[in-house]
Amino acid sequence: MFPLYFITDPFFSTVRDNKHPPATQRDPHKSLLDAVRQAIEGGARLIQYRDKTGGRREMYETAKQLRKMTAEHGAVLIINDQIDLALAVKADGVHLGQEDLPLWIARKILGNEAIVGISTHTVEEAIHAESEGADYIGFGPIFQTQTKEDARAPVGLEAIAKVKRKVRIPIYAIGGIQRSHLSDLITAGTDGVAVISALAGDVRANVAEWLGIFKRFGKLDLDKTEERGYPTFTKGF
Ligand code: TZP
Ligand code: MG
Repeated sequence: MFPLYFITDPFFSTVRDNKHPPATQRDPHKSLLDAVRQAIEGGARLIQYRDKTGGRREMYETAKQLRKMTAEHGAVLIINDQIDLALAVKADGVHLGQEDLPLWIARKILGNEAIVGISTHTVEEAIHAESEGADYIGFGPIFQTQTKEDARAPVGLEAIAKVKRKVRIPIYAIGGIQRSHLSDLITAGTDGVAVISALAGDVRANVAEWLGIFKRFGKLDLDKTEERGYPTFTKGF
């Protein structure tokens, strides 16, 4: 599996007038597509299209372009929340929260080959997600995050080790993750990290730098990826 999960947010685009984060913190990219392009250039091969403020038609148009871009670079595209949008653009899968439609419905609509990830906050939720057939879990927020308005209380780094003992599917730590946390998170047993704001700015350079850290920890065989031109992990992610 690919250890760095790049997740988009409307703040990657200066075009839309976003409510958060404040304009001063917004990213200088012209569009969210630019940010994803840069992430891919930096080596990202696992992308989640997440946009909590966009209109459905606009999101469809963006998702179509993201599908094209990711496919051209052998990157995996996951759609946040919207199973029908994932189906419409032939994304690789969908990511669902605890309040979204149940996992079995995603399976019914997208099929067994689709990647279905579930957001979890507790060990119980993680075990449940695995038992229902999730391909991976997002676990967190580990730290305080500014990016998600309705984020739950941070669970802390220690929680990773506890979840790791209970589930076998890949765990992506999420929420407030900075580069400086990587070694501790990897040591605690996370399989990967899902990140939004800390990769903003020079997305290409940031992604490349983070991947270098994963490589140093033996968590990324970049050479193999380059050899195949595609990271062949479980179900292709
Ligand atoms: N789910 C839990 S925390 C979070 C999501 C989507 C936001 C993560 O964003 P950041 O900027 O990496 O803290
Ligand atoms: Mg959701």
